[in-house]
This record gives sequence, structure tokens and C-alpha cells, in this order.
Amino acid sequence: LRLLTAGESHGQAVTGILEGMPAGVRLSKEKINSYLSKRQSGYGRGGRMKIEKDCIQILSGVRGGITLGSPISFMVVNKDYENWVEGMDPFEGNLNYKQVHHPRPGHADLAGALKYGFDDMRHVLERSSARETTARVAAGSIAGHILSNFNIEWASHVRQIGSVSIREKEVAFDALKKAEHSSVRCICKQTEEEMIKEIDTAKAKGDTLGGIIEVQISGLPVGLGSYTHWDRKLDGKLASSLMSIQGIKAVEIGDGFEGVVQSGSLIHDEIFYEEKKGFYHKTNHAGGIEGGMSNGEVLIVRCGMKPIPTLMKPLKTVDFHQKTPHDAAVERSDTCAVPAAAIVAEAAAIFVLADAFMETFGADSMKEMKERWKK
Ligand code: EPS
Repeated sequence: LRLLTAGESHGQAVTGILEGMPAGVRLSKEKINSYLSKRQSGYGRGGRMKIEKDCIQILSGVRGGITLGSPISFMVVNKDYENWVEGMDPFEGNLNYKQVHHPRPGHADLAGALKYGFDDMRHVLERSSARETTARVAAGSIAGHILSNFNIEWASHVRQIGSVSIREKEVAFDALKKAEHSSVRCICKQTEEEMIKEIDTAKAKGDTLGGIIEVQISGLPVGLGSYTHWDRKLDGKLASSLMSIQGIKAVEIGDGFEGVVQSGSLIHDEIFYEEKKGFYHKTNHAGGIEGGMSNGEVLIVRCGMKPIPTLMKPLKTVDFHQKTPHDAAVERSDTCAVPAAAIVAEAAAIFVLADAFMETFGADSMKEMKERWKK
């Protein structure tokens, strides 16, 4: 699977081309749209999400709801474009419109402008914006239709926002359903309230918050990915996909960082066998991956998201042209986008797993995959 995305945050649309989807996969537009709308929700979002109502338009690669095996091109219209035509129209746009000269610490602004030789950092922020994750969620949702045919399920929750964290070290897959009813995707009611308070306090101070999200995928077969070469390892591919999400600064599989302080005798998951179950583990510190391959247990991956760099009470920076001290640029933004990032992380993980699944069970058609799955 290969995904190309395009689109500026306040341009006409976010678009994507998804190449490599097998033929014969039945897609549900409702399912894709409800996933897109989940990404838009979450306590701590700013004004933009009140304007947008993300809906997919598929332009190619699908007929009568069935994939053709040809590239799937799609777009999600930016409703906010109406308010930005003056600056964003591809030919008539006024290049002096809402220029940005005061790079935000932690943002792509400065390195991006230096790299591409821009005078105006608007060119950078329009594309580096997390608006792009709309396309990744759309593509992840499309690819996820493959996995759903084989009863593979996924879910996510928010473990931490700012300094507020859930107490549970391990959360069972079924318990993640509770996150669906929480505006911060938290499985614990009391912690949810504390997270909301933390966001309110940050917002009142003109500050922003990051956090930790966890994605779990259940029902995976043994052997997706491979130990035979570095670029075929499932954990490596997941880390790359997840780390590329805007704002993500850390990725861990299973007990990751905590595992390193334990001794080997405590951290490795002992192996058992039962006639009905086959080989299995009673613990899952490895997070479902051993030797770069899925091991049949629930896959658990966590991501650390930094606080959003756009602060209403700006940090110090330097005027790009005058080279004198200045306050960083202030733009409408979110106080906390951690709950939304959980959906993006789900989509990014599903994308990689669908790809790995196709590598093992066939990539031409759903028919072929089902036949090989049975064997
Ligand atoms: C973002 C800034 C905000 C967010 C945006 C990401 O947008 P705006 O500048 O239009 O207020 O709302 O997120 C999205 C648009 C989205 O769809 O998630 C940024 O600078 O990254």
C-alpha cells in the first residue's frame, strides 16, 4: 500500500491517492465518514473544527462500493477555504495575505522557511498543519476494511494529558470501548474530569498540552512482518508511520521504556501450549511483537504527543527578517489535540497492518486473501 497526500490546511481540499488496495473489498462510505468525524472531535479542539464537516469524496478506484484494484483517489473539502480564497486561491491568491514572520518554537516554521528559501512561513504552516491527518485517517479507514473481513479489530484510548494520567498500567482490549464515550477518550470517569480541568487551565493560561495515547489491535495472525531484514520488521514500520504523525515525539511497543528497567526474567512473556489455543503467552509485555513479527497476542503501541506549538501566550522568538527579538506568531489553534491524535494513530497503525497482511495473504483480490487465509 502506498499513500500520497496533498493539500494545504486552508486550501480547497485535502486529497489522497491510495495505491495497492486489492480488488473486491466492499467499502462503506458511512464507516469512513464516521471515522473522519471521530478525528474531528475531542475536548480541547479550537474553532476550526466547528467549521469543518469532513466527508470523503472518492474519485476513482471504486465502483458500486467495491474496490477495483486501481488507485483510489479521494478528497475531503475544506469548508474554511471560503474564508481564505483571497490568500489561498492557487492563481489569484494574494501572497501578502496573513504572512507569518515570527517562527513558533517547536513548529516547522523556521526550519521549513530556511530549507525552502521562503520569506513567508505561511507556506510552511499550511502544509505542515495536522489538517493533513484527515487524508491519513481516510486512507487508514479504507485499508481497515481489509482487516475487518478477517475479524481484526482496533481501538485506542488516551492514557495521559499533561500531568494527568490513568492509574492502570495495562488496559484490556475490551475495556477500550469506554473511551468511545469520553470527550478525551479516557476510560476512567474521574481521570477524564481531571484531564478536562487540566485542558481548561492550560487554555486559560494561553498554553497547550500534550499526552500519551495507546492503540491496540486484536485478532492479528502470527507472522505479519519478518525478522529476516531490517526494513521488513513490523515494529520498525509501525514506528515510522506513527512517528510521522504531526506532534508525535515518541513511540513505544508494549512495555517499551518501562521494560528496560526490568530484568529479563520479569519482562519476557513465557510461552504455553494448549490443544485448542495453540501456542500462547499469559502476559503481553512485548506488545504483540517479537522479532519484528506479530506473535498472535494483542498488538499494543503507545505514542507521546508534544504540546501544540501555537501558544496564545506566545514564547520568545526572532523576527525572521529584522533578526530582532519578537513574540512568536499567534494563530487560531487547538489547546490539546491528543484525543484526535489517538484516531490518527489508529489509522496509521491499521494502514501498516493492512499492508503487512497483504504481504502474507495476497495483494490482488479479496477472493485470493480469503482462500489463503483458510489454509
Ligand atoms: C492546526 C491548526 C488548527 C487546527 C488544525 C491543525 O487549524 P486552524 O489554523 O485552521 O485553526 O484546527 O487541525 C485541523 C484543521 C484538523 O483538521 O485537524 C495546525 O496548525 O496544525
